[in-house]
Parts: sequence; C-alpha cells; structure tokens
Amino acid sequence: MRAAAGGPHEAGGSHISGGERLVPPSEVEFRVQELVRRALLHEKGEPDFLCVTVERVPQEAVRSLSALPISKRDVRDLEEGRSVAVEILAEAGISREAALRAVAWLAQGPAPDGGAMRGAIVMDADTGERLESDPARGVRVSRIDWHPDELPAWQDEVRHLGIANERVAEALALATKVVQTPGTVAELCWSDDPGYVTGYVASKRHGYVRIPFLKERGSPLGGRVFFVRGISTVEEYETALQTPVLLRREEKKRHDV
Ligand code: PML
Repeated sequence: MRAAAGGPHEAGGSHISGGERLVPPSEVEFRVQELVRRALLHEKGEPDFLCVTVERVPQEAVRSLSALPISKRDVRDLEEGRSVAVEILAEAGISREAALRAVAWLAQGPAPDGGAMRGAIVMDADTGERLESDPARGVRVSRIDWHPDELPAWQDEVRHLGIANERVAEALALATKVVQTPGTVAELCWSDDPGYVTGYVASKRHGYVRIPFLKERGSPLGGRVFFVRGISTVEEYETALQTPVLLRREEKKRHDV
C-alpha cells in the first residue's frame, strides 16, 4: 500500500504512508482493509491518492530469516541520539563522512521537494554518495512479513519492554531483511511520522539498536538510509530487497532493551 497527498507519488504527490504484508490468501481481504485504514488515519494528514497492489507469491519462493537481536542505547536528546547513531555506524564500517551525510539528509528531508521519500536512500558506505536513480522514490523493500505463528510469540517475549506493537515488529522485519541482503553494511532509520521520535541503526555486527531520540517531535521528516558496499547496480540490489521473506524470532534470545 502507498498513499500520498497532492496527487500520486509519480506526479509529485507527497508521501503519507506505506506498508507491506505477506499473508495466506484467506487473510488478504482483512489485511488490505488494515492497510487502507492505516493510510486514511495517518497523522500526516488525509491522502488523496491510495494504491493497493495484491499479488500471488509462490510458497516455495519464500525464505525464512531469524530476527536481529534488539538492544537500546539510552540518550538524553536528539543531539546525543544522532551522535550515538554516527558512532554505531562508524563501528559497523561506515565512513564518518557517509554517516554524517545520512543524518543530514534525513534531517533536511531527502526528497527533491524537501519532504520524505517513498522508499529508502541507497548510500555508498565509503563516499556518502547517494546512488538511487529516483531520489523521490528511492528503493522499496517488499514481500516481507512475520511468520504467522511467530509474531504472537515474539510479542509475548517483548511485551514487558513496551515494544510489542506493529510499528516495531514491521521495522525489525524490514531491518533484518535489509541487513541480510548482500551488499548492505548497515541501515539508519527514523520515522517520518510527526509523533514518533525513536529510530534505529541496524547492522550484522550490532543487530537492531533502538535510539529513543533521533528527531524533533512534530517533524514530518525522516526515512531510511541503506549503506552499501560492492553492489553491481541499484536495480539488482532492489530486486534482492524484494525477494519474499517471512521472519522468525531470533534464534538465541538477547532482548537487552
Ligand atoms: C517507522 O515507523 O516509520 C519506522 C519506525 C522506526 C523505529 C521503530 C522502533 O521503535 O524500534
């Protein structure tokens, strides 16, 4: 699902909401309804363009991945949050220059109109150069969801941490897939939802590290940056981000939140 205001995305509309589900045929109708409701009730405002695509994915094409371990870094404010994000990215092998550029892009609004993008920035992990061919669209991760038997169990495991919600479940699923996609070194994300200021850095080395302040409350700016090294083309990289994946719980429990 993707929703925009001021016309379709491809005609310059600004991004309001997006979402992906990978479900059995019996759940399609209900899940589509949920996604449409999400778009219509979004904090960023009412969309005037809403596109829902439903496609069949053969079961044998679906891979299973184990969720990244979750941890949290306590920070006092936005400045500390961003500096911790840069520090973790540097530890993960991203040049400081690229990490700082990524933070600056998300803070200033990475789309050409100064708003949020529909998809993610793809950034060279060494030079900080943006590689996506369409800077309004970016690249999209699709065909991703939790294994139906695993999500309730994961929610039970993390309920005491206050993160057993759809937003964190979706973000963790996406980050896990992105980090396991060949060419990815790390990901930086904070929401473009004005009321949500927590973001994360994800990498194979650190897992999914939540940072409670990465933006100003009330700001509609945010998004995702995928730091890459050694990919042949962004198109091939995006194709890999769209192979079907269902998420399982982390194999070895380490919820140090
Ligand atoms: C989003 O909702 O747009 C991204 C959410 C990122 C943070 C999720 C979390 O709290 O771990």
